[in-house]
Amino acid sequence: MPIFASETIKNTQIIQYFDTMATLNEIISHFPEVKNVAEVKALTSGLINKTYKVETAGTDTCDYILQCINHQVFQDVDLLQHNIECVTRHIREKLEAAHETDIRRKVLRFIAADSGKTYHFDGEHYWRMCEFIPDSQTLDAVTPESSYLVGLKFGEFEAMLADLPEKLGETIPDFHNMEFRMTQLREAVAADKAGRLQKVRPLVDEIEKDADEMCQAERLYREGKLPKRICHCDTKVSNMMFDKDGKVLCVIDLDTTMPSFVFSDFGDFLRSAANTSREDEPDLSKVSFNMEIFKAFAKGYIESARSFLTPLETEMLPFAVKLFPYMQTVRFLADYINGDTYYHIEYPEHNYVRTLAQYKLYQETKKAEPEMKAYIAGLL
Ligand code: GN1
Ligand code: MG
Repeated sequence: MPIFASETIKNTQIIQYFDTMATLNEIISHFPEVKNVAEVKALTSGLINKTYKVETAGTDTCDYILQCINHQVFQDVDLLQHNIECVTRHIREKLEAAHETDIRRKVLRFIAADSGKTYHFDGEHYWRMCEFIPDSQTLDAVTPESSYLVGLKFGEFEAMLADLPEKLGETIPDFHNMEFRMTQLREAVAADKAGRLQKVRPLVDEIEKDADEMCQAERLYREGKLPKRICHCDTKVSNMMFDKDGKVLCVIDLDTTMPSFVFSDFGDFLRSAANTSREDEPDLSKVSFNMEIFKAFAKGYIESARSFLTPLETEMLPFAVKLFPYMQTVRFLADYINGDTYYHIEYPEHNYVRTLAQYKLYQETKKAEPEMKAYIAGLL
């Protein structure tokens, strides 16, 4: 079972699982806390960060996760680890203050390297280690029950970070900035590097019609009407750890935890979880929006996030649900027009198929908007 989400970014494929035990042992030796290593296992087929599980001998010592950070995606490793350290420290302090038990399963703990930082640089790659969360699992499918729990937990995650004293940076600059994503699409269209524009021109024109509406968050931010908060920005069910009884333990994969609109966490979760089909489903009749998953997630999220959400943020949550399939359409289409340089593709038209599937989902979310609005109004 994957512990960290599998990733689909093409420019990270250069990282392969070819490290020898000698190399790994050398890396691990730079983390003084780790002793008596019994076995190291490659954990996932994930393409962003290379991930290993480090098992120690004996039952009284914990196991660890060792990761080689993808430096091409996360170019500022100091900033990346600064964000993660601040976030995990703050959450741990809150859990301690609330006299929670079993805290080591409720927040990730990254351990110090002999450099004094939470990573080791071997001259070429950046490595980090955190404690492995024992007796945990991730869920493969989202049900209304788990959707509610995940909503509750992501809302709580943001609520806990609402008073974070440190300033966090953007680990991927402009990651969920819709204006920036439109600029990327327009640049791709202008360059037409792969000669694919003619085929997608009608779709580009369709997308452009909604661009103003979909870029409203950035405008509201500039007008001082919409805040940025610390968000997870990769809210999928596989980034949530559950215990063996299906109770939520903790949020993982903190690499994109950074300032963003709350729409990121709300909208991106539903983009994947409430889609009745796959992100790259070729049969568009299968792509629709699951209102039950939406309702359960919204209920959980608002329950724990209402302490800090402004009326405008709450009112705009249905907008967030439309925004993320729209943004993903724009990102896949830009990559298709550019000749597939970012996302890993499995067949030549893969990014085009993904584009159409996300655009269909976007249209479904538009249809669902009145019902989403009415449901949220009923929760307040
Ligand atoms: C990437 O690799 P994965 O699935 O965690 C992308 C997300 C996209 C997603 C679409 C760093 O995430 O923003 O929504 O693909 N992550 C990055 O499948 O670009
Ligand atoms: Mg990820």
